[in-house]
Amino acid sequence: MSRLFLVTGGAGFIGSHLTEALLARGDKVRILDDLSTGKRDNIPGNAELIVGDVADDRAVARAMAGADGCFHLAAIASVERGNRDWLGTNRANLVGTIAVLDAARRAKPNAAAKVVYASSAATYGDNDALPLSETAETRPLSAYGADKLASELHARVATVVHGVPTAGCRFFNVYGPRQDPKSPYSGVISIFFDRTLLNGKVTVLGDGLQTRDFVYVGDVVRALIAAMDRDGGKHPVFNVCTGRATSVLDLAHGIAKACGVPAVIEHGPARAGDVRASLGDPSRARDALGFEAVTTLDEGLAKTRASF
Ligand code: NAD
Ligand code: UD2
Repeated sequence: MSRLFLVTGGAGFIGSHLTEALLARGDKVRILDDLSTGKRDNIPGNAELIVGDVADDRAVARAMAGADGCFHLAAIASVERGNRDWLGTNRANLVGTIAVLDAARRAKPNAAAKVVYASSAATYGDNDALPLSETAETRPLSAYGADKLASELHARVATVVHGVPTAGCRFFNVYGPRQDPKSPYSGVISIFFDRTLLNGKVTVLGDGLQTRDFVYVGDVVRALIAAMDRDGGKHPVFNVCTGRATSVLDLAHGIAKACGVPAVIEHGPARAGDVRASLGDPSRARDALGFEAVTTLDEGLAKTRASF
């Protein structure tokens, strides 16, 4: 039987891929998005769109009505924006999460709708005990990371106190088609493709030896769906990562290769507060959800290249 899912942030990068996957397996999708960074063009014609603010409880209640579950992805997904507009981003990133959890507990007369929500590796902040497992200490270094961690705490309350099943996905560095390269705070992979194809060169900030765990969006979508479909415990959080580290310098070479051009690399000043090394431990999601990020970086870069 087909089910109806609410996808908040469904007009955005990850949400639009999730929407496609849900529709492809026969589910119905309703999107709540304020189109602040998301685009109408990202949304397949057979998904319903409600344009509204995720922190507006009436809009969220309307969007949740009749839903069998909710994927909550709406957020201002920028560490820099969070530091600049602390209070404004808190409204989207934390108040929005509470509005979704509150609507989920009221959604159905007898059983609350399950909420699978996007958290982030930013919750680990400057914890450098790699690879980071979910039991590692959370030490956010940004308003964005703090709001994601607080979202996890409210999800716990939603489950324990209000009986709303929840699962949190701590995404590491997600990449793939439709990631917008136009803001200076976009993901590095979308920026490097854009610059390579435009100017034939990229700017590596710092020495380029900083590392990240880059995870392909198609894998992230499978993790989200597994977290919705499978019982992973009471109010679990899962790393969504590959368990493989790649340096920014190696990435620049990989992207040049995917574009069929020689790598031309300039170095710029390192970003203030840039995390030196980030790597997730994927074992909890593997054991509880049967999830593994199967897309290699070369495969993911080739798919991303094809979308430019
Ligand atoms: P995105 O900006 O493409 O998507 C976010 C969507 O939320 C957009 O469509 C935007 O219009 C919408 N939105 C923002 N504020 C809203 C509001 N107040 N009300 C309604 N809609 C609103 O970003 P993304 O990369 O697809 O991120 C999706 C989720 O994953 C976010 O919660 C983000 O914090 C999280 N995340 C992303 C990454 C990554 O590497 N991309 C890593 C960790 C966590
Ligand atoms: C952080 C979070 C990630 C996610 C993301 C949201 C960590 C470890 N990661 O990602 O989970 O929430 O924010 O946006 O907290 N770089 C260049 N040249 C460029 C652009 C970037 O060299 O033109 C470098 C940058 O200095 C960094 C790396 O590439 O070392 C990755 O940068 P990013 O902005 O893609 O993501 P990051 O790790 O800040």
